[in-house]
Amino acid sequence: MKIFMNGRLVPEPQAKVSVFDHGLLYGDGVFEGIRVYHGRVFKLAEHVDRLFRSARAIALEIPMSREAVAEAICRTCRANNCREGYVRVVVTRGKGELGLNPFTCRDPQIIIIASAIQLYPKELYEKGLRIVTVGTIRNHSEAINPMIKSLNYLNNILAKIEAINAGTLEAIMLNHEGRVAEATGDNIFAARGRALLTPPPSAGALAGITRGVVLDLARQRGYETAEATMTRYDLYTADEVFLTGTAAEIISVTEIDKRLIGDGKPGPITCELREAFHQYAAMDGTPID
Ligand code: PXG
Repeated sequence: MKIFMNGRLVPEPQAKVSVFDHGLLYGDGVFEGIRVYHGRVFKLAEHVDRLFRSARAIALEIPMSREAVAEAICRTCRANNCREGYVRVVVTRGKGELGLNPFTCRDPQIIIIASAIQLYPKELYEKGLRIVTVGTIRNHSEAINPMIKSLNYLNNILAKIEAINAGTLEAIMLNHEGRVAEATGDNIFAARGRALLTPPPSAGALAGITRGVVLDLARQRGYETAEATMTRYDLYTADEVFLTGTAAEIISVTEIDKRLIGDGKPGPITCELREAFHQYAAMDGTPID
């Protein structure tokens, strides 16, 4: 496997960062996770834009243009013949002195990995996920703003640990006011009649790219869509609940905190949107060559 590092493609064993990199020492950096479908990078410009917004928010200057990062992503896919897969773009603060001060770091590391993706097991797409709400709350927006895809995901990892300890695969995270924010690496939607609701970024949701695509596809199909502040009650009593994300795509949630959602089977709206998403993903995207 060839890894893109700072302008060069290097064999994986040589792709290394310093133990003094603040990405390792402090989780100081940003990342993106991107899908490749049929030799095309899905929503490339949107992911690159979000990467640059995340970097701007943490005062990290990426020493490449947006166009150069986009081209480097395609180049890394070509070098690895990655036509169906998953691309991880990581920008670390770079090597610096021990101590928090990021201004001792002069050499941000840009790393691109083009590999495969670990999806939820196939049968869960047919049966739906059982999930739980957990005690670890989503980052407060005045701490690490949830819009930033930073290398510091401990908040979400703690929630994931709680979910796994409870015998499930995924967690619903609430915000500091007890409102529904999102799952640990996915956004959440609830369907009620012909209305599709999802928490706003102000409630602690990442402005997910899959979330945006699903909102568009739903509107095109005549569903009402809205960003809405939700409580657990709203999820328990919804007709359908599903999660969206680059890794998961769209997956039905059929049980939350031991309450069946709807009749406990993936609902028709979720299935329709899943189908629409696959059709759209097969056609859209930036060719890697
Ligand atoms: N919320 C959070 C906290 C995320 O990290 C999403 C929602 C969904 O956003 P997108 O833009 O993907 O629809 C994410 C995305 C990984 C990985 O390797 C993480 C994400 C995406 C892909 C891979 O852990 N997070």
